[in-house]
Amino acid sequence: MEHQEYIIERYERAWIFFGLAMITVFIILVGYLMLTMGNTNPVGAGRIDATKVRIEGDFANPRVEQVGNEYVAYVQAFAFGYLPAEMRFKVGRKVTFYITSPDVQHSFHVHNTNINVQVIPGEIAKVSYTFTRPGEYPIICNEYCGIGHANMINKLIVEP
Ligand SMILES: [Cu+2]
Repeated sequence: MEHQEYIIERYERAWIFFGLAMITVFIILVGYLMLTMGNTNPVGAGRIDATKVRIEGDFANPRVEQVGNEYVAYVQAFAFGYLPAEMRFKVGRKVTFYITSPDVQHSFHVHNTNINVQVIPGEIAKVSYTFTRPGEYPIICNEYCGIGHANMINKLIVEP
């Protein structure tokens, strides 16, 4: 049997180098953005019994609470809407949303912001945000959740 030589073609080598360079650039970029731009990755804020969401605890009473200079919002994403039906915040103050679902998987995306979290029954999603411009912000469900999914919209209001 003859000795076989494996040669990496010049163009192939260039493409491998290009691929590795892109991965390196991407890792550095994402790392930089996370460290410097206050990346607001949603964090799991604990577990909850989905069958009791509507009956007891903070989510049975969906609301916006003012805590000092900040807000805390307890939000239910359900088939097919959001509670509280109306949320109002003053501009420039930090809002921390706690969101959960009493039924199936939903999402909580606030248009024109980077708030975009998955809402999983049995888990509490937490995300913080400071609205810098007053106005109406649509809330949209990005997770297909059944027949009424396309109409699962609400809005929140940021007052000047
Ligand atoms: Cu939904």
